[in-house]
Amino acid sequence: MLAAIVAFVAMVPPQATAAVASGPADGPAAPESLRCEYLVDPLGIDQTSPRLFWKVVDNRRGATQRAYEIVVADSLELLSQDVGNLWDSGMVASEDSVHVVYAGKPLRSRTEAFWKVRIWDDLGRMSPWSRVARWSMGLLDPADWQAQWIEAVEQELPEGEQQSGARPAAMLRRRFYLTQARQNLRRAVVYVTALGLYELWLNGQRVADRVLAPEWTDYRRRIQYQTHEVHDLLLPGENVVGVILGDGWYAGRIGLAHIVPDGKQRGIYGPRPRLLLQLEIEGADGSRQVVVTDAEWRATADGPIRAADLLDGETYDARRELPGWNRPGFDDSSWQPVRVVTGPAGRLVAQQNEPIRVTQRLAARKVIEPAPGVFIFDFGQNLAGWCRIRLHGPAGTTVTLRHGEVLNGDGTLYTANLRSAAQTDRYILSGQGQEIFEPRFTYHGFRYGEVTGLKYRPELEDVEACVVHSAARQVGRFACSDPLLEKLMQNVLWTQRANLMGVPTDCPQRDERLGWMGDILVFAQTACFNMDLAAFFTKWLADVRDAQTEDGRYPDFAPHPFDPAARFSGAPGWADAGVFVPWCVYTNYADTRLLQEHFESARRWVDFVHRRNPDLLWRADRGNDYGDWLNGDALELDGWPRSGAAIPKDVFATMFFARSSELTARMAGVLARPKEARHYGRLAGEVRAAFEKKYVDADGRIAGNTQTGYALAVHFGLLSEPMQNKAVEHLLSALQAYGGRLSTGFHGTLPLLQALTRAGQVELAYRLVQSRSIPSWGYQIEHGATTTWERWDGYVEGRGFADPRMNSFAHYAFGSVGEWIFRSVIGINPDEADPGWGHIVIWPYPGGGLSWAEGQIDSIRGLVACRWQREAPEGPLTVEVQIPPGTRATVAIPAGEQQKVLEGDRPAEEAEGVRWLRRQADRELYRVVSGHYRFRVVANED
Ligand code: RAM
Repeated sequence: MLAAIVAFVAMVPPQATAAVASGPADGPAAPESLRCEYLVDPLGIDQTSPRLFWKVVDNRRGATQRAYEIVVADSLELLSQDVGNLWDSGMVASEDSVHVVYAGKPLRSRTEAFWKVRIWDDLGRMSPWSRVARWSMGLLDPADWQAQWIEAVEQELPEGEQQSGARPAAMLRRRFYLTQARQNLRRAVVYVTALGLYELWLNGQRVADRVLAPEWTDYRRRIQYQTHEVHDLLLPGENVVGVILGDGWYAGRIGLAHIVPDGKQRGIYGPRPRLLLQLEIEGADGSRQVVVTDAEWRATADGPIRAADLLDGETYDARRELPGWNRPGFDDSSWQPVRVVTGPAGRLVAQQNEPIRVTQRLAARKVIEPAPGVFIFDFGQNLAGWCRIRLHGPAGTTVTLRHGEVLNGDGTLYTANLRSAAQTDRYILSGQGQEIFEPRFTYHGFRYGEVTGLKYRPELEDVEACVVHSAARQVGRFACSDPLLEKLMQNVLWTQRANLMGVPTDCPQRDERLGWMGDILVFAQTACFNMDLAAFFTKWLADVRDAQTEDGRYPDFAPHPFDPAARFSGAPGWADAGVFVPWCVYTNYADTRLLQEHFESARRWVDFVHRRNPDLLWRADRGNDYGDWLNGDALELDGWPRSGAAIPKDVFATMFFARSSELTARMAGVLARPKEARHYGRLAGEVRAAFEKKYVDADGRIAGNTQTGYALAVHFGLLSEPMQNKAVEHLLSALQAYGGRLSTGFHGTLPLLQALTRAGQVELAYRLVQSRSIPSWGYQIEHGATTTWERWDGYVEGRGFADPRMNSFAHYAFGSVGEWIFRSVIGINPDEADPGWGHIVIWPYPGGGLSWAEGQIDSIRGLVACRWQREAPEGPLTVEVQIPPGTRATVAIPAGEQQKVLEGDRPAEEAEGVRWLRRQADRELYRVVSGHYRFRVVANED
């Protein structure tokens, strides 16, 4: 037991542990984790009423902030004297520590803001000031941009190279002289973006560690720029800004372009990359020097990157490196002048989410040589990113790196499922001793990296895998006594990482990699349990709105480069993500501003469906209509039925119509728009009634009689009470019909687990989640999965891989099981009625043969954790919970009539901070205030 508690505490991050161990002696600790617009010390934001966040650290039961004071100054000096020349909120009586809106002087372009906060607790004690945090404003007015868009003048390429999409990455440089003494500098800030991808250098140093900037948006509507402080990189005298431009999403290939009729294969947004950059140097004396993209820049396409494409890979000829190109003193007389071009239509906006970065580097576990000279490095983990390779050899030798998720039976690399994405990097050696290569304008989905062309046998350490994704913070942790479940959660998390590239993508490997809406609809909550995605989703929901059609249809994926009015829009369960995902974000982060921004868009979607389907059954205008994608009918297994699993598509669609109407009504409720709340609430009720009338028979059988049909109906709450119970009965028989196995696809799987759990069938849910027979997650794991597969039968023993035309091994849709694990195994649930973890429902389901399970989420309000332990199936149960300051929880402890519940050593209802609420569904329900609790369920006579 002791070991278990130690383990529990070990899961708590250091800052919280300190609070547990010591507790503030004579006052609350200083607030921590200060953030602005969800980010730590963001630069160049364009939100003029930014929201501030902090965390109260206090483990006392009932610890609550009662007041705060925020001071914001435009210089550190003023702030250190407690002078808030931008804003001094004064002491504000409030429990809010999230979404506190800045209310000081108007924020202008370039304003620097330094801030700190202190709080008063429930005992009236004042904390010390927090550490100083900061943000800065970007360029708020288009007129602030003096820079002009520039591009390198196109150079003739041999026909063949053009055909293969090969385009050398242009290198651009601009020399300037610092007009003032270095010691007189106050600040130097660069605002930069590209159409395409940019890598920025100043005087030979990389500026920032982000990659694949400025990331993907619909550049015709929104172009993200980034802001970097470069003061330390400036030199006296001559300085040089250097930029390498890659094609990226703007000018390179994009998934599915090849199936769009008459579509372009490359250059979907524009033919060649462009750059926009503005470097502003300020002296302490107020002097200003501005260096911008203009006709003075020079460019060459004769550098080492001979071709780079996100899908196909990068070709790097080290013989063509131009040493010193990004430093002063380089002779660029052979470079050409650039072309100044008129700007594109898209608005410039500050990037508001975490950048894409290399977040980890994985060592190879082993190298195999399936054929002479073919070396395959196994990183033991499927991931998205690229390889970094150390190598040597004669000049001109081409070394080829191919990437794949799995191997063929003979140990060779399997690449058929990549379709037309080559995922191949080529490095041509300079021959100068040891060389290191890492591509920058591509990424690959892979576990294995195959190296050919070396004249020697490489060492294991010669290649490492760089893990690349939007660097949102991981907030969720999970552990339990069943290694299969632990592995499953690891696989889910890795699949999430592999598919966060500024956009939540379906897959990272084949020629697709799109922000498919249905996939994230089912996965969003799992994703928010694993990572803090508030900023990420805020960005992506703008992509979703950008891709909404005039008539209100949401796209099937966002960004949508292929004209959503003509194709790939409006599919039930996909387009609906435009309603489901913002609601999920609201539930987790209490972001009413996002709802405010999004509401009109959401209602336009529901109005579209309604307008086209006035009889309230969604039968018309369902776009591509994927239904419960990859359900049991898609399985190719001996003896497995080829029909009967797929829910009829009109039934499926009508369910989503009802649910989206319902969620839109709830949004209206939150936004205090009673008229709309009533309208969409009524509509939801009418769709439900129409649904029941048309698709549910007197016996509660739902048309199609599928697992997914019952699961969704129960989970969405579409049925009247008597029908609900019958639906559960039918769901059980529908499982029986499949020998107790799942026949659900993307949309039915999680709802099925949730419906079973709610209906008192949690052991059955556990059985499905822990199963090792196909179709199951356990089957994938037993067959080597390190990420979740697109298809239940992605690989089948004896049969082999599924059809390579659609068989990704890193799709997160079925990873939505992670939500069930957090909600039901651990029992951690945010409450949408008091969002942002204001009220937490702790409702664990010990079961599945587990002796213990624990999990935590570092929520925006602080750490939420739960751990339960039971030595024997009927033995005493312990449940430990951690509730962050200023929040409250309902804790539901399973206890039989013959048992009693203790907290610490006292009857739970008498414990400090605990109030008994009621008995419900074989549980004792308690309301607790913040703090750490240890409940024990023992026999009455103990
Ligand atoms: C596939 C995608 C995605 C799915 C759509 C319908 O091609 O990979 O997962 O949402 O089709």
